[in-house]
Amino acid sequence: MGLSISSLFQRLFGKKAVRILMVGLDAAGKTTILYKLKLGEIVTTIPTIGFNVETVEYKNISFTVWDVGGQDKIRPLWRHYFQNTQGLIFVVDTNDRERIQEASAELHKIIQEDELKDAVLLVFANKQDLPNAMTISDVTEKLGLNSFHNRTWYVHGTCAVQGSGLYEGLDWLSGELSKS
Ligand code: G3D
Ligand code: MG
Repeated sequence: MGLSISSLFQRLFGKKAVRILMVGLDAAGKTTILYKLKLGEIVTTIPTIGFNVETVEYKNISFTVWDVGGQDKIRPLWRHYFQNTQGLIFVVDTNDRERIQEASAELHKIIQEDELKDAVLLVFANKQDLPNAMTISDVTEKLGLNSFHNRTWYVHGTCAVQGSGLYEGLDWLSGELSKS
């Protein structure tokens, strides 16, 4: 995983700043993904109570990660991190049927942010290793992805603990970002 990441992002090197935002409900698997990618040192900052931001820089590419859900009060603080975001990764726990509607609502809220209007969307349908996991088409439907018009999006199934599927999703993202 760590070895192939540089070749994956090769086509983005030398571009100006590339900012990728990764969000999802807590426990979706975001931190696991970040560690699995082995991009570099992960720095955690806490701009305000209940809002942890993890960042990792890899050459000109930066990843910023936080949990979404039930914090409308601090939502305005997010905007600070939206600037220049070309790629949005939404991580969803496909084993969490109870919170799939909440995940969907959060995705629909964040995607409406003006600063993210040109960002391409990659959905990691995570925890596909679990026996009761929702299928990709199930997740696509429950997240209402087909209602996103004028948005380039793609869903890929992953198992973050094993690292499977991450490369394929990021390869797609990198391909899309290199077009812009
Ligand atoms: P978050 O950063 O989005 O909040 P984490 O989520 O990365 O902290 O992951 C939450 C829990 O889910 C962790 O378990 C982690 O190991 C587990 N997890 C992440 N990805 C997968 C996956 O693909 N499959 C399975 N089965 N579990 C996964 P713990 O027990 O440490 O809380
Ligand atoms: Mg986390």
